Amino acid sequence: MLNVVIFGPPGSGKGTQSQKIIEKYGLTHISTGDLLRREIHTNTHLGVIAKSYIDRGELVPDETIIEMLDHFMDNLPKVKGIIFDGFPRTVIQAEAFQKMLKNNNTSLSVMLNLEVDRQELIDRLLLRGETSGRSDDNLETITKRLEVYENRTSPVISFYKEVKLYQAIKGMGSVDEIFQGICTVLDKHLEQ
Ligand code: B4P
Repeated sequence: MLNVVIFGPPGSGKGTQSQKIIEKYGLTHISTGDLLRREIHTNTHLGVIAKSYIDRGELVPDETIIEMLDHFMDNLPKVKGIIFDGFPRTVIQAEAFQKMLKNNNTSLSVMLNLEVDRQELIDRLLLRGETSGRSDDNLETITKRLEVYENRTSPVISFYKEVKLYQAIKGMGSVDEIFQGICTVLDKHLEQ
């Protein structure tokens, strides 16, 4: 199985590149952000909790996210591979994820880290905010999300460097140029 984590700060293009990876490599997509937005949209108990965190630019609590992922993995049919988009976002999530994969007799192939300058992230998210209707795409929440990323999410990079699954990807440039960099890495994994 080709199991990939796509990682990066808010607005780095995780969702955008995931769509291209799914098309080319036929992977199954799991986006914790999309799952949470779906819960919000249908006004479930989880959605109500998640909204209160997302609107403030905070991370949804680890236990909630891990439970959601566990449920997804338990109900998964046989697939070619999975792209994990927006998960893990804390070291606690990364540790739980390793156990989850082991329990499902599989492992992670690679973690791709999209590297993008701070100003570019802000510009992209503000632009998305003009049409997305997302309550977290405004300057105040974006600034908070970037701060939370630095403090709580970026330590996940060291975690994956230690287990030798880390791969930096240039996340600046056109969507297709960035995707080329990703393909070079994934094709190497498929050859192995
Ligand atoms: P997510 O939905 O994961 O979203 P994101 O970080 O905002 O965006 P992404 O990196 O996917 O950017 P995109 O491709 O859309 O998270 C939302 C919230 O959910 C979090 O803040 C958190 O509260 C909660 N959450 C999710 N997962 C969680 C977890 N595991 N634990 C706890 N809480 C969790 O790109 C952004 C924009 O840039 C788009 O408009 C796109 O068109 C544009 N773009 C992309 N690539 C471009 C390029 N190369 N050039 C120019 N523009 C580009």
